Amino acid sequence: MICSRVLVVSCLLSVVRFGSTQEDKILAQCTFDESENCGFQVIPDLDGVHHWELWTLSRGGSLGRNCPPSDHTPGLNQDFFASSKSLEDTAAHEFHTFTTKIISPEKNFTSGMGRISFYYYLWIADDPEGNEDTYPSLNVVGCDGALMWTKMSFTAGWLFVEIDFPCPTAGQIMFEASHRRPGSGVAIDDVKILEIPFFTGGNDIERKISMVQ
Ligand SMILES: [Ca+2]
Repeated sequence: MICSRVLVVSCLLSVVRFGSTQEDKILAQCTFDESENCGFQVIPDLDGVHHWELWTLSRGGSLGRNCPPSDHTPGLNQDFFASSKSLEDTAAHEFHTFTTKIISPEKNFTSGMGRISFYYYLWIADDPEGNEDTYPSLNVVGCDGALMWTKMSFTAGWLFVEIDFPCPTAGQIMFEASHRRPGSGVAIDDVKILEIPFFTGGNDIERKISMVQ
């Protein structure tokens, strides 16, 4: 029984690989400069207590203490990035942890594998207790709705991340920013979405399939 299941999985993998591309293909590239959102859409939480605190485009130094002093895109460092921030003037007793979301346009990953890379910046305007439990977090959710990557931190600078993921059909990538106190912020810049050859991430897929068996 186990052998037959392995055979079926191998056949499926062979079929997918037969149609895979051999080179990376850029599907989307976004600097957010000149107020360009590249088709990213905000998913509003209209019933939430913080429903007016949504992702938006911002300039460096415009979001209060400890915020990014500039965007990341090489150039004059005076241009835009995408950000989500909880208001500093919200009273602590009125604050409720909340999450805001933006989602990419739908992309077709014909090879079955994708890659997303971007720079991120997490901060808190004021954190007298130094409590890591109240740091903001950033999630990246994949085509199938599964969490692909998460970071809860106070980065004090732009950091880079690159994530490979399976996406057997057309799909969208979602960013989620979660805030746990007033004055916390999340920013992203220089987002790139690629279709990559199946073999690049094939080992990961095979490992996941093996774990299921
Ligand atoms: Ca930028």
